[in-house]
Amino acid sequence: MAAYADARAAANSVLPLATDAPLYDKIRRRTREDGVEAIGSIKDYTLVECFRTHEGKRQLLLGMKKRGFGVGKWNGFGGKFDAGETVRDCALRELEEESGLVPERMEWRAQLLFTFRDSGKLMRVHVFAAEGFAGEPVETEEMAPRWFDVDAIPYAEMWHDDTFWLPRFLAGERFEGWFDYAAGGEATNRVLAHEVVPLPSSTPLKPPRADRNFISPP
Ligand code: 8OG
Repeated sequence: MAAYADARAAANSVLPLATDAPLYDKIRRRTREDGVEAIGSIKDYTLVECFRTHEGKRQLLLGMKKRGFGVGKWNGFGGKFDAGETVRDCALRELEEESGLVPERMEWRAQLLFTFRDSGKLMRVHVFAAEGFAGEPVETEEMAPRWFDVDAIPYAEMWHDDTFWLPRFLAGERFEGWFDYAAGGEATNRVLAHEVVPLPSSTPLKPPRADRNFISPP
């Protein structure tokens, strides 16, 4: 419990978000071509990538999604916000619910935006890197966990966008990314265009804005 309280306290003391206005402008222009106003209906999610060093090898924990959005794909752990939750609280809660793990350290590293050619939905995923776990992950109703060496990530069984940003994440970069999915989204699993904007580690993180960063769950 102490570790959990400490992790929460540390998490909440840092403002986790940046927003890249030019990127939003590009997304607005692109989605308008399709006659939708995606920016007006952002849905926020968290995603936690868990690391460890095991027998001298760097490893990433992935879970095979057993139900819901992204079923059948390996992914990090995360989900939608509960009402009033901060980004980091949501990340910690989802990680614990889906894997049983509580990290000693967790830092915000990336923000991913997703558009889909056949829907007006704009998804925004706040990605954290976490490390320092007391026990092993447990299988839950949502996820079957497995550690992968970082040089053997199963990209062919993951969201297509991960191919573009996860190697940069593994290299320690911080960035914002936009991924424009083909119609069919989840089933088609094909990114038509993408852009990744690196954030220098000195970039000051802007305070969360009520209208953008704490979207209530539907
Ligand atoms: O609540 P639910 O489990 O449906 O949340 C979806 C999770 O999947 C959440 O952690 C965010 C994450 N996620 C997406 N889209 C993508 C994606 O394209 N790539 C990766 N790596 N994760 C994604 O929702």
